[in-house]
Amino acid sequence: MSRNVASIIAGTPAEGATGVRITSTNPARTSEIVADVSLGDASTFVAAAQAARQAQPAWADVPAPVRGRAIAHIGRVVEANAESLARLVTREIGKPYPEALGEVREIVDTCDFFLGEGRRLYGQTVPSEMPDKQLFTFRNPVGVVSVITAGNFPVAVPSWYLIPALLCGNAVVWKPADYSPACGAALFDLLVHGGGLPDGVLNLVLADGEATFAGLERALEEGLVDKVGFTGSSAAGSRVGELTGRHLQSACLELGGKNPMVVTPSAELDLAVEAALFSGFGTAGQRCTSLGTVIVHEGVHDDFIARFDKATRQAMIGDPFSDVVFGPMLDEKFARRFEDFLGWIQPHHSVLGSTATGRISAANPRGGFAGDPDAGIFYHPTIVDGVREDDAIFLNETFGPLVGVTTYRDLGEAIRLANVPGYGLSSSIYTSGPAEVFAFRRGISAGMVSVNNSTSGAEAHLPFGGNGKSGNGSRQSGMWVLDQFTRWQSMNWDYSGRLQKAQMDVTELTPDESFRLAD
Ligand code: UN1
Repeated sequence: MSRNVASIIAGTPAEGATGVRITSTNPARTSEIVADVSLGDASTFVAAAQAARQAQPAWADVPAPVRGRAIAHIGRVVEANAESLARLVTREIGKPYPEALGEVREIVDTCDFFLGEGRRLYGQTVPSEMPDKQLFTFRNPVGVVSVITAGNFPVAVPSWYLIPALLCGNAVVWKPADYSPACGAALFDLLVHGGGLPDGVLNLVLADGEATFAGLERALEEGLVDKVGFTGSSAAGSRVGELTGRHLQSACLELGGKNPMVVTPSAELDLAVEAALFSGFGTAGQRCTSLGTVIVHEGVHDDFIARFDKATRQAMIGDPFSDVVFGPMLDEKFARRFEDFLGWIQPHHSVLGSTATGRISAANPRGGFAGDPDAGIFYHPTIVDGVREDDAIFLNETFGPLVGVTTYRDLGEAIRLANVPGYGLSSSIYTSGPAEVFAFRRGISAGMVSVNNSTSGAEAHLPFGGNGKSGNGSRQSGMWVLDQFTRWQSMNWDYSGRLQKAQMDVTELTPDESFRLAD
């Protein structure tokens, strides 16, 4: 069944703003249309920001515990619709169904966390340096939040922004990826219906990247947006950061990764291989937390690579509704880009992991494929062994089913190599040595460190985010994200009946600093 979807501003579908319609198709069966999309433009974005601006003060006046109840209801409604939302995720972006169910679970987890935050959202009472005066802190909503998200996690990652932003009393303009509009529209409906949200508190904009950027630029110029949350590529993130910086704002940026996994001589190799398979090739290598490069000790390299190659060759790929490690690319545009990344393979590399490289088809088959490869956008898993630190494959995110492998001699070298690409999202080490664990944790530039676990699989209540090319240090999830969607306000209240001047009218006690204990 295909759906009709359009932007929604102040509760009303904004059809036909541009007259442009596109279709969203199933990447596992590209002849199947998942949604007919009425595309908005820059003015759709601006109109959505105006609607949000109008709705926000009344939403901020709703007591936070009541907003928390709205989040609780959203969680229950998402839970009740889990299978149908997961099926839509699988149909629209090709994520295997069990993973899609996990993704929906992540929304519920996020709601479960923030429903209680409605009854906390603590400020502090702070002692003053003067008598008859009291100090306080309050968290205020920032105002209008504009959220622009990718489609590799088309519902979970958006919820990391939308749920806390709404809980904190902000109104939101959300622009999902242009290749996951049906998932966007479905999550929008669940939030609005589940939460009983008043019109304009959450608005949906379906537009392409350039129109969105132009709309955001105008909305910022008109003072309609107070905070931007962006998940996407490092290149686009730096444009968003530059634009928001011009308006003295700091965006919450969740960008790409070149996530390393260090495999030490004391690692349990089979565990490390299982993790490399899951984080290297799960979601066809298109998570921000996907494994980039395995940095394996030279003493265990041959053993590791033999096992990793075998496991990857044996992995089932194909129809995401059957039991597969991964399905198709998210969309044709990622396939085109992945072809460029495959072009970075050089003669000094050895290529392993499948019967061939490139697009899987009847003419370029893969042993162990479920379904019809010609019907969708499927790629061979590719292990590139022997990468060097100046290789493009080593230095750049290669969004797609490609894992590089290199070797190291001592842990210092492994940590240095892990940091060379300059990203800093996720990282992992397989070891049984606590000293190695802590040396790695201290030395690695990543915001997230896994020990004997893969680079993927972050839980929804720990800080999520990166450094360097992976982001500007902002963190999502758990209590840490509250600092993105609220601003601290401090208040001091002097009830002494006088003007008591800070730093000047402060009582001093008289210490005897020469005092020493008698021996
Ligand atoms: C992302 O890739 O943008 O840790 C998010 C994970 C998921 C979230 C990934 N829980 O892989």
